Amino acid sequence: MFMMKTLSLMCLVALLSTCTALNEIKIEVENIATDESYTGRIYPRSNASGLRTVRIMDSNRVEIFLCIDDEETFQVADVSYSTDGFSDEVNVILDNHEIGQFTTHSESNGGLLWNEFHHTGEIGQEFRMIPGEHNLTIALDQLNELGVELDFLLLRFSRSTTEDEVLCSYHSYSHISPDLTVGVEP
Ligand SMILES: [Ca+2]
Repeated sequence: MFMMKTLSLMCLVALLSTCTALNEIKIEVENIATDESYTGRIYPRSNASGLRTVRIMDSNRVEIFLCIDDEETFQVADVSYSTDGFSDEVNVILDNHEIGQFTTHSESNGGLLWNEFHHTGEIGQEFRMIPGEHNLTIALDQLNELGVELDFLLLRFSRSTTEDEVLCSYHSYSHISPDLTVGVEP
């Protein structure tokens, strides 16, 4: 009897994990930084994924436009970032609603730490995303002229599996000019 119960519980757990398994899509922040608001904010970093990051200073933000055809479950699985200096509170906003926040490291080493990357892990919970366009924004909670650099985001979706499926095609993401706005590594 005990064996049966254990077995059925295991099946249930397996079933749940199958049902809730989401696909992870990696988005390099520099690849969506295509309009002029990103001028001078893209930094070359040898340890960064894709070798580049995007800095958020003061009221700067990073905005990702997601377009999905069918309703699906969505979650921010991870943000890779670097910083050198005081820690910041960083807000993650989906369609004008704050879904979570992360606090960056407070360490300083003369600018070298901009090339050391940290991971936030999951931010917020799973959301049901309705078909259409959605805006995912990352911004500092309080103005700070040093801020934080974002390397990449891992986003989870229940249906979509590729970056091309979830990024809105009418934004300029598909016309990326790699030499557009490269900042200088301090
Ligand atoms: Ca990157």
